Amino acid sequence: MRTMSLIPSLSLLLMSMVAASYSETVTCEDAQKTCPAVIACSSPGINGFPGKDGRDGTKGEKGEPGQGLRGLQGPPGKLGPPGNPGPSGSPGPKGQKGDPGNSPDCDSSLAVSERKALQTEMARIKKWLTFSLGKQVGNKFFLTNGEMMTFEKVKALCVKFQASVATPRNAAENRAIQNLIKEEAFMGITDEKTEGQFVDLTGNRLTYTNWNEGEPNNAGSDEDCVLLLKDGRWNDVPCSSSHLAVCEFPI
Ligand SMILES: [Ca+2]
Ligand SMILES: [Ca+2]
Repeated sequence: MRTMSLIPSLSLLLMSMVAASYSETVTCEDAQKTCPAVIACSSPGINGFPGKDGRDGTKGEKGEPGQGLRGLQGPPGKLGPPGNPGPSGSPGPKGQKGDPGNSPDCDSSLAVSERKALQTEMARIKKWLTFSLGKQVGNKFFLTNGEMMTFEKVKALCVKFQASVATPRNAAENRAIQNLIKEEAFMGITDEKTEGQFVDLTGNRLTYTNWNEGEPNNAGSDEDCVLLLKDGRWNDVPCSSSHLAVCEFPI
């Protein structure tokens, strides 16, 4: 029963295949009759590779600017590091001379009158001092405070008053000091550095001396300072002894 049912199905399948084949043959032959070109009556071929790119075309015209809003300018960037200093420029031309100043404090006539008044006052004071205490010879002014002290203290006292220990350079100065003092006074002369070689306090050799007879004798091997005696003669004595202080002031 089952075999009998398959037979009509196979027959139908064979009939349909023959019919399909016949249909294709008729269609191709009909095409050959109607088209002047030769058409192969076979199965279609596989597509080939794409052909080469063609040459570039001519450049087109510039297009119109695009439409749309332009963006806003952004904020300025950070400050960059300072650059190296440049070379110095050439000096500029000399400027014109300025106008004279007009300050009343700089009035030259006033300064001159004040200076004259001061000079007059100074001269009056010097005369008073000379009359009461000091002696002036040439450009020197000898003064004493009347005190007795060691040579080191005399030096310090005179320096304190911007002066130096009295040092007679000639007979006139020696006499001025002699007339000033009532006691024996130290002079700015020593042989502390080299025994027997007396020099002034700047280290210069003496060009004037007025030694007493038998002096300098360096008595006790300890006499390196010099006294002006009441009669104007000189004697070397110990620097540690105390005698009158006399200073000389430049005029
Ligand atoms: Ca001596
Ligand atoms: Ca002596």
